Amino acid sequence: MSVAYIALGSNLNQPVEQLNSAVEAIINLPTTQVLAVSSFYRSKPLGPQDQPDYVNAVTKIETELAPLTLLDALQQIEHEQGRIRLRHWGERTLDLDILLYDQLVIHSERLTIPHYDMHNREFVIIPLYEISPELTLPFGIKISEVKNKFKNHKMELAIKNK
Ligand code: ROI
Repeated sequence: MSVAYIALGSNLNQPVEQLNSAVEAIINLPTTQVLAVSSFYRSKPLGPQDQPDYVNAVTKIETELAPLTLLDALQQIEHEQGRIRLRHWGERTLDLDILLYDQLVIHSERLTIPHYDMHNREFVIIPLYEISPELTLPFGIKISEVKNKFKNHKMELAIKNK
């Protein structure tokens, strides 16, 4: 069994519903248990500003799916929820990114773990810290220290209704 963290993001077609049904779909993946789901956070877009605000969250799972198998499964969920992506760094119905997988470091064509920009994104670090404040990332980086960069964040919570 491995432990992985997945970032969820949406800013189109009822983002809260998108995240709720993505969590439901992750719960239903084979050999996978969802151990925690963070609050849902409303965040300003990183990238072009002329797009709606995002709703972001992080989930912690335990799984027997290998990293690339997990990636395939998450991409299938994105497609099943009618993933639309209008432009590079633009609005999308659902994004599911593997942030961490045990303490693995992977640089392959399809997959970079840890997620290449997670340390710079408050909408990833704040929900990750919420569910795993004791976490240590690869290379000995403590989530609590990364989080201090964002202690003045202005994200508000969205109502999860589940
Ligand atoms: N901005 C925010 N706030 N949240 C996201 O999930 C997100 N995802 C992206 C880009 C376009 C980089 N901006 C984002 O892929």
